Amino acid sequence: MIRRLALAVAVLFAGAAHAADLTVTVRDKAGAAVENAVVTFRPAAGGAKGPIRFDWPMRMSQREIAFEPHVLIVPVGAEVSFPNFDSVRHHVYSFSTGNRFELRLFGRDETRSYRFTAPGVAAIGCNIHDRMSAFIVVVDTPYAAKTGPDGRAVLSGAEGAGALTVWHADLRAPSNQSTRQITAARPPAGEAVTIDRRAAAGSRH
Ligand SMILES: [Cu+2]
Repeated sequence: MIRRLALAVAVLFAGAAHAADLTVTVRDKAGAAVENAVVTFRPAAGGAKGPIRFDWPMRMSQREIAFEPHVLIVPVGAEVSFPNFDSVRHHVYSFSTGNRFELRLFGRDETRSYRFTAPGVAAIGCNIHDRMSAFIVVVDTPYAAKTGPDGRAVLSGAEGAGALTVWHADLRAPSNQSTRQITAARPPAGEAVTIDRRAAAGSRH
């Protein structure tokens, strides 16, 4: 199914004491929330230094003849495990440029792993079960998240000017992604307060 996806960007802040969180909402042209879109942000000033880590497991399981999760974001260089929890065999592969691999997964509870060294999207399939499909999105920025059922993704700490990219398997665009330049502004350092002021004595207009 091909859907045209529109992109709505909302900037919200978790709290003035912390670095900004950039909340991105992805909807289709009918206004429906789009799940499993991958949102990445690349600051114009350069990314955070040091290794990129995400707080979800680097794991693509097979369970009940399906991949879980359907979309997995990993940092470039990550080793991803592919445990098989089914009693049948799977033969996991990707033919995607830069991330070609094949893993023969035999019996139940067996696992293999593969290290993803090229940024980009690896479409994952199974040679034995055609309907098994998943995507591993290999990123070189620490600001990456996928949208939930509400179409929202939160990029912790993303701020400033930069490029915001949204990828979705059904997004009708080259490489299934679209990029726009945004500025994720922090809250102003000075608080803006509005008060209901009584007219000062003697000041008549
Ligand atoms: Cu399979």
